[in-house]
Amino acid sequence: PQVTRLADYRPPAWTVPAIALDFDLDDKATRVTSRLTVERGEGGPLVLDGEGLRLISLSVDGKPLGDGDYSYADDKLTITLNGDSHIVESVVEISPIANTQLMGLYASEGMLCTQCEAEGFRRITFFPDRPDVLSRFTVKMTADKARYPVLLSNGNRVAAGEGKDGRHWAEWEDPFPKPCYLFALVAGDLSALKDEFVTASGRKVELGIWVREADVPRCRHAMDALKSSMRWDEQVYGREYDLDLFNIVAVSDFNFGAMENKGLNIFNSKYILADADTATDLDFDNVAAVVAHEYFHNWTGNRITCRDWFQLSLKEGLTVYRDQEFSADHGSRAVKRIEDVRMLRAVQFQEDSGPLAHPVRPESYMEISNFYTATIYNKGAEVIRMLATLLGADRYRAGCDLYFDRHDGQAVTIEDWVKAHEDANGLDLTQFRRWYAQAGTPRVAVSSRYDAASKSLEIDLAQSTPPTPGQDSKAPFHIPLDVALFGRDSGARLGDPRLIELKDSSATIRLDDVAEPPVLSINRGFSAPIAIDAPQTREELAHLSAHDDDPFARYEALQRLALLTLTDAIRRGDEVADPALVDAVAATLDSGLDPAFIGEAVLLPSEAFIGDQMPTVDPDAIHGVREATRRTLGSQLNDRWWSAYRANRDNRYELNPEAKGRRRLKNVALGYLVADADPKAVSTTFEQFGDADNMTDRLAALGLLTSLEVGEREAALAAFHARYKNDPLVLDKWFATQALSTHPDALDQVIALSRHADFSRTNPNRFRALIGSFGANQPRFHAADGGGYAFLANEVLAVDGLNSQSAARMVQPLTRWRRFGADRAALMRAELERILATPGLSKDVYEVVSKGLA
Ligand code: DPP
Ligand code: ZN
Repeated sequence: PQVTRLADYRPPAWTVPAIALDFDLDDKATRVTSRLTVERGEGGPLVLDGEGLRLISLSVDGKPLGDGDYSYADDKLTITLNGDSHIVESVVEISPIANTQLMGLYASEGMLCTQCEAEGFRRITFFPDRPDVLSRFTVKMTADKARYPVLLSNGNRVAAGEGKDGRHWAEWEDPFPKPCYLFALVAGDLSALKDEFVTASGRKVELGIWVREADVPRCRHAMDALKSSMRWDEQVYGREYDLDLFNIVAVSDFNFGAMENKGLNIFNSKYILADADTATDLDFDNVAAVVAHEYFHNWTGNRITCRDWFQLSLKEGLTVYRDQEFSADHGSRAVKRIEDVRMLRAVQFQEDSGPLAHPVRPESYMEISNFYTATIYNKGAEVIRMLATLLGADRYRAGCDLYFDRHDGQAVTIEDWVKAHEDANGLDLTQFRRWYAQAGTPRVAVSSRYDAASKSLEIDLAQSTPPTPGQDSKAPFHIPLDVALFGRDSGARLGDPRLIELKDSSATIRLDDVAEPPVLSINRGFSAPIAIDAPQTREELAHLSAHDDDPFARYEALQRLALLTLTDAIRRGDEVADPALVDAVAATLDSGLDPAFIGEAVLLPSEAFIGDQMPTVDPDAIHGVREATRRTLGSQLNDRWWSAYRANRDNRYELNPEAKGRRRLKNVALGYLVADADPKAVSTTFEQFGDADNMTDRLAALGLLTSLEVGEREAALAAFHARYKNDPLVLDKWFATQALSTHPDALDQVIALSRHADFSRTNPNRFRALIGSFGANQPRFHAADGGGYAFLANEVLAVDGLNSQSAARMVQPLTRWRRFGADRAALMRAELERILATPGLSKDVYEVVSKGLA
């Protein structure tokens, strides 16, 4: 496959100021007539992208083209044009029902819908499918009225009417020029939850969330989130909505989480539908976060878009940062930060240390779909967060304001974003830019010396970043480190927290007026996305976990204490938990802090994150020691877990941050009691499973039972399936729970589930629920005989011809083979080689697997 490089970027040869589309919709054969107004740009022939299109006719300025007047090969239509401006009209036919890739126009449960980002529009019609060609779209759709009573596209509906043979039509017009990846169309039998929003300047906006009629009552949470997002963007960024309509449609078959098409967002139904019986607290939070994310794209992505796909993080990193802050403002800021950092460490740090590591602004790709990664999204968001930290709120806002003023209506680069912040504030961010260009997670080594005579502390800092593919050596990063000191004896904070900017490879910072011997708290709030190497003792970490006044830092101290304990035990081949850890967990349970925070803080680091700390990952040892530690914590703190459980057991269901926090703590407590094999805990769990008045409690209980070898396990799984078999989103949870189970037979169970009547490879949610979850099941996926690897590889090959994006996503766990011992590494490698040797592999999978083997 061909490699696309940032260095080869050229402005478009032809621009397309306007496009008129006419769809004659039918699920088997849809006819698309498109009329492009093209204008000479850099010059050369007109080259339009087109993939899998059946070309019916082609004309320029009304004159039909014959075979010799154009060429259509390798997904490119080339026409030589002599003038500076022409009308190019094409008629093509496509088949939505045959489209299992779910890119372009496809059918999902009787409706027709589109997904065009990144390169799906070329599967609908001929067009320069690149984000820097902005066009004004008018869209006419004609369809059978009984099957497709609702016809939606971007912008405003300008006309509609009845046609012949039971057909009807609608015409939509989007006043804002946009790249074709933001085009959307929906035709279906849908009902809407409607509402209204009045913008700060008094514009009335009609809001609609379109779903199947039975699902309308499950849209309220999404609608409320949409309205708060609209208000938040006005208040925090000064950005108002700009059309009279804002529509969202929920679809069951969808590759991504959601898509920010102008005025017509299309969502994976997982991120719209929620009610107490079917959605967990986490689902509710995700719905709000994704609704906000897509809404925020209206300014960061749509009004200002990307020049090319190497700039993807320009819109994604920034928009993730915006949705993270939105969520933090609407719940517990500390818990939100803990969750985001946990996800960053679990997914992005792994990516950054493996063969697929790439900078936030990559330099090349084979298949752009493979670059919708945790690095582009989540590390990209961390880079924006660091910028906001370094600038402070006012200067950050001034930089954003200038960015919006300067670039509204344009397709721009990450460089333009950074430049706006420099120009607005008279700054030089040259070194900061390295965060976009260099891959890899920096490590900062920290040591400190207190001098009692001069009451000063010297902190030595040294940064280094490991090599990543194509980048052998790295220049130092500009790293903001939030630092505070706490008295070793008093526990009190000594002076104000301060921001240290580490710019050189190493530096020594001197702090004066330090009244007593201190304990150092560094990278508070995770001010930089790095790993810290600090030779802190367990006593110091326990001290910080009890005294730090930054909740994130407290959480972090307890995590590091747990990590030290666990990695030590693994090294010693021992399973005994350190009493310091037991005491620190007890102290956290007794702290009287927010239950939501306690529930997060007392969880042990994930097996994946523990593995990251080891030179060679030993999944069995990690699982054994971590489980033994959970047992010890469960038994030694038995009374405390029971009282945390009982204190929160009898609450009736409510959805607010306080009630969510109490549910969280209650279920974490139950998890520790079950880990200790307390028989009363198992029966309590089964009771909770049966009696729960909400999905959070029911699923938490099911998850615990599924990993046990007890009779209640089968009973609960059967009851859950019977109750929810007609609800696809809940059935996904049933599959995922079993795929994540640590039951000794989990692999065989997962193989059996892959033959279950309810399993599907064409529905990305279902496929991910079983196969994606299993790939994250560290102890069972890494079964020593390689059975997990072979199963995953078979599934990747089975799905590749249907949906190559699903396949490429699922194959990634195998690419980490170098991190494991020789036996596992050989088995994983062999599966990658088997995949690579398979004829007809998609470009998506080829890229991931070939890089994974390199
Ligand atoms: N642009 C989408 C999102 O991240 C992904 N297709 O919102
Ligand atoms: Zn996005």
